[in-house]
Amino acid sequence: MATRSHLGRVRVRVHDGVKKKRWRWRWRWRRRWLKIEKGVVRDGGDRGVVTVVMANNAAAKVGYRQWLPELVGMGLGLGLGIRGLLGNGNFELSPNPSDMKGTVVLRHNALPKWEISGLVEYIKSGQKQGDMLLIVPEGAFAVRLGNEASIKQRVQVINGMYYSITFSAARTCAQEERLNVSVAPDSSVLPMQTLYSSNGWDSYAWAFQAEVDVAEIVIHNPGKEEDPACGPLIDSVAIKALYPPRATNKNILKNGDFEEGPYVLPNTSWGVLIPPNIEDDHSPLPGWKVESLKAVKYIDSDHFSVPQGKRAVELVAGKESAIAQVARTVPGKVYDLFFAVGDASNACEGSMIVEAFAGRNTIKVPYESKGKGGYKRAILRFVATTTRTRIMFFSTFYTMRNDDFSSLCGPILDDVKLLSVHKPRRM
Ligand SMILES: [Ca+2]
Ligand SMILES: [Ca+2]
Repeated sequence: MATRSHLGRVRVRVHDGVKKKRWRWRWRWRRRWLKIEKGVVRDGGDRGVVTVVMANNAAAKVGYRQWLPELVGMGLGLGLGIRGLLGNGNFELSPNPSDMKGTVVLRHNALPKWEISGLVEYIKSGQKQGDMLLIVPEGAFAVRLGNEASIKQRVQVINGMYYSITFSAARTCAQEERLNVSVAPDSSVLPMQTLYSSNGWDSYAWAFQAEVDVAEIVIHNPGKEEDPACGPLIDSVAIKALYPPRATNKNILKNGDFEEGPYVLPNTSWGVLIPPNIEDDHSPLPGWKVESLKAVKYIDSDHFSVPQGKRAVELVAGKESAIAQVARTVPGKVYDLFFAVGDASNACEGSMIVEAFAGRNTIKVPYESKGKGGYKRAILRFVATTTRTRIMFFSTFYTMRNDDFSSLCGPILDDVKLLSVHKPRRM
């Protein structure tokens, strides 16, 4: 719980490379003064980014507009930008045997740290269902949500901040399944109809803006299957604070390098799906909107080849998997859209094409993938005709992994930059 006992006087030191400033500071936020233990604020080198180092050596890189709530969060003893599994988010803490009948969890608070309702089963890895062996992605246990069943957990958050939820889910029957994820008043129904990874598990991201100090995270199966054993399996529920980046003079697009995004579960090797049609301001991939029918996949350099930095997106579902952002532009001005196209080193092999759009201008960038990593860069030069230009990318083709013909894959996109050209030369 947030307590005022953590609060002391803040000592903030600002390094601007040459000069050093030091002063005492108190933060006024949400109509109250907050004092924070001594900390150091460093200019991170990038414009608009500071590194905040607190007395306990915890550190965070945050944008100027976001660092205030971040500092307040630290001062309140909430820890730095929460990220990681929820309490018992991997379900490895089991209910008491007396609270179970077979696999069914009997009491609403029998599953440690969670509150459940409806038919929730506690599944052990290797358990059989008909001919199918149930595999669990993290540890030895997961839960299954039957018809209309849900799991719920309260998490302390900072009012006004954005958070993304990541969780893994697997279908257990052939039917299309959906999951309703909500933190009141936001909710979305995420479809799980397409299989992206070979073992049946995929991870999904969803984001919300906190409107209270304690968020109640609910994952609900709205299904009404005839066979109650057909509900989806859930494991590894995690949360991460998001710091929506802003456009800068080095890039008119926000989060063009995709470095800010949902939590990637360290033990999973299949990336995180960013579901389609979520409003931009609630996107788990800040700045970007997935505009098509199907998800795009968020990948990290721990498990995949990434052209730049640690994160990128994989366009996994052909033309049904488009990602877009609307940029502010000046009509008549010349712009260059730079981006990198490659493959994630995930056995996704073949001739690929990424189509980029800037308003009505378009370019097709071919890429021959050997499925072993690599990328090329491309530029789309255009003259803006409106004050808002829609930038969009998709993959022309569907591609399947050459080691697994049931898994969709595709070209990856990274390092997207939009800049106005001051003195355009002929290209
Ligand atoms: Ca688990
Ligand atoms: Ca990147």
